[in-house]
Amino acid sequence: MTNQPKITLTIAGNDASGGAGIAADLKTFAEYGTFGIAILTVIATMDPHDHWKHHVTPLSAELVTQQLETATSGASVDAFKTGMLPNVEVIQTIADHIRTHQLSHYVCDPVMVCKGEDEVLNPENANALRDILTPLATIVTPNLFEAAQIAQVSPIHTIEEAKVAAKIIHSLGAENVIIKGGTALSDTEAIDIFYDGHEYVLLREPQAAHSANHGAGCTFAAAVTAGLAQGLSPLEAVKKAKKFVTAAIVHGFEFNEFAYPVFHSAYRLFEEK
Ligand code: PXL
Repeated sequence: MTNQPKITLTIAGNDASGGAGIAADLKTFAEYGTFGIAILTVIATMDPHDHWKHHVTPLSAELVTQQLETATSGASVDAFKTGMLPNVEVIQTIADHIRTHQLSHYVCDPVMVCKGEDEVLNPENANALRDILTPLATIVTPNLFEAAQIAQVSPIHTIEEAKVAAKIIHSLGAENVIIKGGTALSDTEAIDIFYDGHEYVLLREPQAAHSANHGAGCTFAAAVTAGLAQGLSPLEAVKKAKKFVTAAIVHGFEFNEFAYPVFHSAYRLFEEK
């Protein structure tokens, strides 16, 4: 058959406001020209009557397994990612499936908390993400908070501290690490720190003038996944993903009075030559 597209898979939650989770992932997969598949793990809803408070409803491990069987039986997945995962049972189920089906090109986005929320999803999850999924990852994509949790270090405020955390996360078994520094490591730039066990590479883009960045982390990880599916090296994939997500942030918008998502189509519409 001609025109066989690359197949990209996300195992993540639905954000009913459309900026993050599987909505971000599928839109990004499509923008890259890959064939996206979503396996749903949780449904995240936000309460407009209670300051947009997040509620997370998990799906059962059994239902996650059934979706995994559907998506991976016979089909060859070129790359996949995980996002919001509800509990240790689901995390273990996914790890078992990765091993038995020998899935490769795995982007682990260790989602622990949503922007604007200060409660960690489920404290046991942080340990399970570190011990069970991180060692299987082609690349792990934590933000500063998640990196500190996985590396078990104090809160990260500097590039040097991020480098130390990246090295620890690599030593846990992840082949590559990219720590998303966001706007916290510089006054003018958004800096990410990449580490592959040999060298550190800093990715820098000017900070956007506004903070319409809901879903940026999911979008970045999905872009890395699609890049890996298309044969890019991890470093090439993160560099391209950084351009992609920067455009999405620059063209982010006000969805309602609470939610300011990135715009996943922005790179194609406004940046691509
Ligand atoms: O941005 C983290 C995140 C990931 N996945 C889902 C979410 C959120 C934040 O709202 O809802 C489903």
